[in-house]
Amino acid sequence: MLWISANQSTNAEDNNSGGIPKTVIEPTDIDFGTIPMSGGVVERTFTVRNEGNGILRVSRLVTSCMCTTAQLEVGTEKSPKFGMAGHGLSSRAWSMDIPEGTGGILHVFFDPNAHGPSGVGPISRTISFETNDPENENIEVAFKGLVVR
Ligand SMILES: [Cu+2]
Repeated sequence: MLWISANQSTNAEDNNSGGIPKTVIEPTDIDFGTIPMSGGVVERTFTVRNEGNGILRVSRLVTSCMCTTAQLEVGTEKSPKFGMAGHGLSSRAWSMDIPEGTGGILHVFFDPNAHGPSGVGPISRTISFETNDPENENIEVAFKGLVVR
């Protein structure tokens, strides 16, 4: 009986006591502007807020290309820097929680040198992740820019 009781309380916690998270992302796309190829990695940030009343669980953070990595920061915790699926660290076993009424920062890093001289010109990339927000299970944000020599 004790075991059952403990198990039930764990399940209640996983279900956020019935609360539902609500994801609010700002912005949803960013123009990086002109990016010098020799200028090193550039970083921009998106905010991910949870305006619902249940814990927001973020998982499966991936980018669309090997030149781009993404890292979620919540409070004092930072995720690894995840990249394109199949490149570098996999986020398959990873998740991070954003408590209700709080937010996190999604750091995005773009390496304008990653593709060499063939990478010069306009670029657009996406960063995507999954959530337990029933209205927003698959989220995608984007950025663009112009890589110059
Ligand atoms: Cu790339």
